[in-house]
Amino acid sequence: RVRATGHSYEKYNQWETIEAWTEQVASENPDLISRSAIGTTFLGNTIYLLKVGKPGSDKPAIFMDCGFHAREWISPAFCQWFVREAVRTYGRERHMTEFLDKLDFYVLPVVNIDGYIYTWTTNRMWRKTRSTKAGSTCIGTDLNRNFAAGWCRIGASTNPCDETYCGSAAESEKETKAVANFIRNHLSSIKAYLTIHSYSQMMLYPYSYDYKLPKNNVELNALAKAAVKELATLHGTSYTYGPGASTIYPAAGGSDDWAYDQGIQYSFTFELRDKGRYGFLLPESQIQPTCEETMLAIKYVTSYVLEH
Ligand code: ING
Ligand code: ZN
Repeated sequence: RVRATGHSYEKYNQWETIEAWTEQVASENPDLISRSAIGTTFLGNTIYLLKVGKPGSDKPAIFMDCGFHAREWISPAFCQWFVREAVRTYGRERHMTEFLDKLDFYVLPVVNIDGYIYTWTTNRMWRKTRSTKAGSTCIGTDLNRNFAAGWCRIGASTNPCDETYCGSAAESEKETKAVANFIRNHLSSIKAYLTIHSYSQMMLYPYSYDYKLPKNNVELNALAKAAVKELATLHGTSYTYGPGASTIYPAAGGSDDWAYDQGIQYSFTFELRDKGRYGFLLPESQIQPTCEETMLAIKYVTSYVLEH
């Protein structure tokens, strides 16, 4: 058992603390943030979504999620950091002010809440959800293999005991359904889909389920190149970038490929620090530098999306 502690942006926070933070940050910034629930997890935890932006009509939006994979703790830390930076710099910094005036960010702080809790209580290296399935004693589905994008064709497993188990069907998991339903219902406003993972220091775009290239591959390549160049200006952190299949590995059922095939032209998976020295166990001392540099890339993409 882990006890609830105070929230800190420079520390990894357990789920109860993040949940309380979502309520607090929304209630303290009612002019900029509203919180909603988009579903519940297998174990009954509430999946929260923060809408960050100045209220307005017909605003475009950028959807960003964190915590698909339980052990990638820097990912939820980044979503929290992003929301803090948004409210801290709105009205003070020209770019963030323009962003929040002109568009909304939908920020999903932790998708795989059940798995995240399990990494705090029982197994720090857990990746999947905590769902059970008939006919197997093994637990968990890989949410980033559970989307309807070449589902389970490559780089995924039909064996529930494997780390990349794709589930019994596309969108078999409640967490996948919650994300996919929300995005489907907001397709007319969502211009970009960003999903935050770790580790490897990569900025990936479609496709991962196939070696084919997206229609705007030239544009996505140039955008990724410029965004990672911007990221590196802060601490010199080097990122590679490219289509998922050839840059990291082929893997079907990922959320970025699915979002892209829904018509969202700007769809990226970020793999944050590091390149393997600490891997998933990135020290808390690296939360601030990692989040600050990642902000530069996210803001670069946001500026680009606003112009296009
Ligand atoms: N990496 C991703 C994974 O789910 C990925 C890589 C990106 C796969 C996009 C498919 C689509 O395996 C991590 N670290 O989770
Ligand atoms: Zn991941």
